[in-house]
Amino acid sequence: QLAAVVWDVDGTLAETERDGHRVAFNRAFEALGVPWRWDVARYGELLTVTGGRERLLRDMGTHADAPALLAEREALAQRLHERKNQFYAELVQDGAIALRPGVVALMSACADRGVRMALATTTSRTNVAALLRVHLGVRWAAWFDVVVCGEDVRHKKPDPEVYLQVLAGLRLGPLQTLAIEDSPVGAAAARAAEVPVVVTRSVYFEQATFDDAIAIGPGLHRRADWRPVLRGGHGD
Ligand code: XBP
Ligand code: MG
Repeated sequence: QLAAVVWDVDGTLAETERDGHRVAFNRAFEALGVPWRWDVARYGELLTVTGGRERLLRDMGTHADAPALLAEREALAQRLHERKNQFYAELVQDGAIALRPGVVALMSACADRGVRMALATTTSRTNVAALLRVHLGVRWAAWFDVVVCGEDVRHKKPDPEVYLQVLAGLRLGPLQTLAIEDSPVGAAAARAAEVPVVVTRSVYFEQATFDDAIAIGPGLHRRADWRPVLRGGHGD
């Protein structure tokens, strides 16, 4: 008996990365007079680094004009990240990011059947709130029994910590739950916590291989196109 569905946020609930976070990062660079910009391809490379500040710090290692001292880099990453989150909230409020097809239908089906829900995300709480307030209303948090965000863990995905915290909060064992993810890093985090995971492909991971998933599909609305992932298989 499935007791709870555990949702990833970015890429799973909504296509937030390419037209949301990425655009907001570029606006933050511009606002703070920093000459760097992330095009769609470069941002895709950087998505292997989870967490906005961590992503900024990784990218700074490639720029000769980045601050030399680590403390200065961290301070700049902090300022850029705060600005980015403000721009992201504006984009979301302006309606730039929709929930993915099938998401609300599955949430409603869970609620109808008494299947509990949780969020397991690497993103900051402020970004989750901005997105879900627009789409689920001011009482968005009432949909979820447990919400674990980037700032709640010491180690972000692919570390299992976020999933372990969700399981502890739900007081459930991993096999009573099912995770929905879109990225290899997210699927690895779920798998490391022994939570079965299905993958709904998002724009940045259309070609990615998912050995950690039990099933994979092109979106929650296209149920006929879902396939099991065979052990040792190659993602489709
Ligand atoms: C995706 C991430 C996040 C976002 C940006 O998280 O890696 O870092 O890109 O969010 P998930 P922050 O798919 O687990 O929701 O800037 O708030 O870190
Ligand atoms: Mg994701």
